[in-house]
Amino acid sequence: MTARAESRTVTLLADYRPYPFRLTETRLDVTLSPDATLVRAGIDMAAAPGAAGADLVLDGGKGLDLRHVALNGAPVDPTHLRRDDETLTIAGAALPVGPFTLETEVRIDPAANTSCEGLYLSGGIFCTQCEAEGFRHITFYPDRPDVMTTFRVTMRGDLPVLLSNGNPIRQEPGLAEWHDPWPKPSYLFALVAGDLVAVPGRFTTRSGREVALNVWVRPGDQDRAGFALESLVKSMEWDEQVYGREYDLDVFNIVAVDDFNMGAMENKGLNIFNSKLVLASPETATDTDYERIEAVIAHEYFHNWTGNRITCRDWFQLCLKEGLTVYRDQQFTSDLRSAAVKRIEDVQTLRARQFREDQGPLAHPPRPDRYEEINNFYTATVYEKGAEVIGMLRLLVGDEGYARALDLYFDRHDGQAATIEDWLAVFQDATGRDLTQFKRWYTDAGTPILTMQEHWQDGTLTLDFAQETPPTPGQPDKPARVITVALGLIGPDGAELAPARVLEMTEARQSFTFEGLAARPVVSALRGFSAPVILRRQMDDATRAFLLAHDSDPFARWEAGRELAMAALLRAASGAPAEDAALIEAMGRMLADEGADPALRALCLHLPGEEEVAARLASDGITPDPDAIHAAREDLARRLAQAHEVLLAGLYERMAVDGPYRPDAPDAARRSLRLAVLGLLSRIDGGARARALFDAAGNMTERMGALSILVRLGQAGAALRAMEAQFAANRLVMDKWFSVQVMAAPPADAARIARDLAALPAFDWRNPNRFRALLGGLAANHAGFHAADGSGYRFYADWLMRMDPANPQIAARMSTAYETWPRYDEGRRAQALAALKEIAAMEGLSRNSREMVARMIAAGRPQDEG
Ligand code: B3K
Ligand code: ZN
Repeated sequence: MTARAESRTVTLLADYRPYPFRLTETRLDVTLSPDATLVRAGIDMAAAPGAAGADLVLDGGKGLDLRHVALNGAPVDPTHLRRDDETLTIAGAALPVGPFTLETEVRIDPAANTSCEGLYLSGGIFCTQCEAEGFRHITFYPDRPDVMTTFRVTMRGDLPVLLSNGNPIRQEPGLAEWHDPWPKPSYLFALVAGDLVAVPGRFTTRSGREVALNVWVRPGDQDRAGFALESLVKSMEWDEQVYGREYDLDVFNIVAVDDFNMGAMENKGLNIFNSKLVLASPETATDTDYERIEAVIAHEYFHNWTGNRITCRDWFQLCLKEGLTVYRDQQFTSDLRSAAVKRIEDVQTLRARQFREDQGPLAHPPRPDRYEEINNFYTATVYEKGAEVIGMLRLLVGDEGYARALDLYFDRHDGQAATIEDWLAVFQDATGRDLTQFKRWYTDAGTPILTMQEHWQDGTLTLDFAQETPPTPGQPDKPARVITVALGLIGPDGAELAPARVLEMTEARQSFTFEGLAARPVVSALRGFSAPVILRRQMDDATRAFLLAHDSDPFARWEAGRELAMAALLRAASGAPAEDAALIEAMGRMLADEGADPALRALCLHLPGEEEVAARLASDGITPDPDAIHAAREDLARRLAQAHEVLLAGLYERMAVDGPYRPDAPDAARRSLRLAVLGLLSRIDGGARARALFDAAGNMTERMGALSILVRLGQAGAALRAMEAQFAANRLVMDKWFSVQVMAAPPADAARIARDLAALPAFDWRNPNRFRALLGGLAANHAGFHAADGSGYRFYADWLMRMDPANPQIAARMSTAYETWPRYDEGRRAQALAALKEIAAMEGLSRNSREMVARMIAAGRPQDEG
């Protein structure tokens, strides 16, 4: 067993204790050099009341070459110092009485740091990533979110641009000084230095503060940063208008770097972004890229209040800032674009990622109570389910109640490190509502299954609901939760029979009656996806088609169409005779419905994905066969195309967008419908339209749409060569080039294609985006990753093991591709388990990957354990 494995510890929420010292100011003096950066830290602090005499324990591991430690200017006697793999301890006996200053000096090696955590180099640019626990790789510090101080940072180095948090105090060649007046925890610290150019802007806050905005990019990338800057301005305006939140510094800097583990990071006043979420031009970015850039710029900006001004007491409270900030960025996108489309997209993501997580071995509550490696908990559950829970809260207390609660939250907790209890308390105090039962959404894992049965008699409709949440790891029993069920009743003529309302279910079984109805209504349940549950109800195709045609709630319309398609796919995947008449007819109406938003029509045309079908089968107790699902879906798409060839061909022509490219919602909607139509037509036109579109398209949206179809048809050779010749020097486009070839490949070829691509010199695997493009492309090819011969599993495992020593966060996160392994047949289970066990047995495996694979292996049924 390695030293790392021995030092692995479980952190428990129940063990939380306040830090025994109070810190007031942190001064950093950083002399930058690629392989020998010097970090001098001065921290003003004092023992907390009642903690006099306590040892001073600072986080910081072996990568810190400690040169000097002093207290109030006097070097500390080495006998008072103790180091282990993760901490430095100064004996309480050596500490001065009253306030004191601790000074340390360490040397670190950013050039050798491949983990994209702490201080590292990306394409020659110095940058940092400190959340969650990266600051301890820069200097010794109480690296926990409830320890907050102001920061003064001096940067030295012969580099054109030197940036840190807060306001600039002094800038001269080779030196910069920054001061951040807002106390913050270490995870929000950042510095960036190197050859960068700014795309500048300005913003005047509503109280008159002039803010200088800059989007910093590498020289040559300026012409692709304009959209990010516009998105920032929109975000700043929106947060003032909707939440009354103003920006609080003189500058706001955004920097784009090429090597980044996630999307972006909300460091105070200095957001650092993955370049793919900043850089966009019509020739290089798709409509989806533009929409994500706008949303992530907003998300990081919104963190300035929900995350930075009010932060988390400990990392168990992560969803306090992430769930709320996701909720806010979702609202922002709905306000700027189409609320209906945004809601459907968000539900799709939630189901694809969070429901999947909740139903497998990695299930955990939005607020977990234990972890080994906190970076493994930046999950769909913490983020997306965290946001859904807030949506339910809002339904319960109403829009005004929500606004009052949020005002109280900002008033009461500004400058603090808060908890989920604090959050719920502001809702209780602002609205008088008891949220004791509601809190289970935060503490209990798993997706509730809500069953609805209808009874109709003499003008009275009774709805019987039952809720049940299957067991999740460590939580066998699940008490009933509050479930908000938004409901409408639709008459036979399509008119709403009663005002829409929200039922509040609080018991395991509960009935609601509706009296005095003239005719039996069709029930539209869970409108707007009012709770993150799985709704089970008996419904025939005719009723689904009725809802698709008449429901006034756009989400419910889409959902009805989805269910219609899902029913057809489930029948086909289980070998039952095709029975698509209702689906084909409903699709025909959708194609002809010129009054509907093209984006909604596009969403309705997309058949449920193969992974989604597999999940549905598994939750019905049927072992999914990936190859049969793939074949069934291909077949259904072809039948739809044959049935509607004329309508589709006409729509394809009509949806062409004229004029210069604009990434706005109306144009993007037309392109999305056009591409959905093209996807169907390609099943019967031999790929002719896709080839023509690839050659003619002036924007990346249509080019990628066409290319993905050509890859599926095995006709992409020339297109791929053309794209490579044109964009070899553009990393972001080449990421797409790698990804599409694997993701859209015929499943039987996916692992082989991935292997061939991985052998190319351009497969710079240490770059997280490139690695994700290829490996994530394979994981997204459902039948390819889960190939019966195990080729997908093995190829994937080999690369995780290669990545783990270089970048444990990426390896651990990507390992979730295996999380669904228990649902498949015995042969696949054995292959997947063998791959997981091989990873688990790897010498020196990181704590990150160790925790993930152990949790996934633990899901094995007894007969799988060998
Ligand atoms: N707060 C960061 C995520 C940090 C992830 C650390 N492994 C980005 C965000 O959610 O805005
Ligand atoms: Zn966030």
